[in-house]
Amino acid sequence: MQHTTSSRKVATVKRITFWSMLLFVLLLLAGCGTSTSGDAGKSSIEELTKVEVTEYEGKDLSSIADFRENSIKGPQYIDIDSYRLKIDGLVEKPAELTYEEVLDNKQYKKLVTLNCVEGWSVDILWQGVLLKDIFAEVGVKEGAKTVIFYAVDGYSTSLPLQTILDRNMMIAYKMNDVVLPPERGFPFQLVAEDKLGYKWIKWITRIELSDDVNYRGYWEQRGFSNDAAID
Ligand SMILES: Nc1nc2c(c(=O)[nH]1)N[C@H]1C(S)=C(S)[C@@H](COP(=O)(O)O)O[C@H]1N2
Ligand SMILES: [Mo]
Repeated sequence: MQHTTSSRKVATVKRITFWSMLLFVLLLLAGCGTSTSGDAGKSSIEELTKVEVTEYEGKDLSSIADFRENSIKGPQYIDIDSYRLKIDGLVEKPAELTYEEVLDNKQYKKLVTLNCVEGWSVDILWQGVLLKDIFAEVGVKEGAKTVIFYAVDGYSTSLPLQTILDRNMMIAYKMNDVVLPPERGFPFQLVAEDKLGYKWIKWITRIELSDDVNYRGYWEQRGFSNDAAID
């Protein structure tokens, strides 16, 4: 009698163990499935293509997904809470601006084409603030001729101060009405209108006003024209 009862108990325990194990495995699989499809990092560009604008003032725009990612060290991921845009060199009041402080300036929108030396181009609606307005805040000193931009990946490039002022160049925080994703230069990319893609520095962290007219940025040191005019 005793014996029969205990073997029935053993059988019940085994059955419970089997079903709990099966349930556990199923939950594990379900969990795995969710985390794969929710991988925001990989799919963010694809998600943004569903909400970006595709046309501006009657002109068709390229997509955020039409860029070829070929940055020197791949995409950079900037923590916006600790982010500061440093403006220094030949200025009266050097500044370290937060993301919000940069965006407090008057904002502008413009359709500008980016042409890469590799032969592709994209027509994008950019939104951001004018460098002229940021320069007015810090006060550019006499003798400043070159504006040198530095990025978090060690990249750099430069443009004559006069070129930036003449073309009302901006740093953009949005493209096609959506905030730049990390791959596209979040928080800021220079909209180097009329200049080749390598002047369009992404992930800008520092802007230096300089009197050095011979400065050469990352690609400029490696044989690319410092003027970067589009033929
Ligand atoms: N910080 C940084 N900015 C950069 C680059 C880079 O490697 N690092 N590449 C430049 C080049 S060559 C081009 S064509 C444009 C657009 O590049 P993307 O398609 O990789 O965004 O970004 C420019 N800005
Ligand atoms: Mo490029």
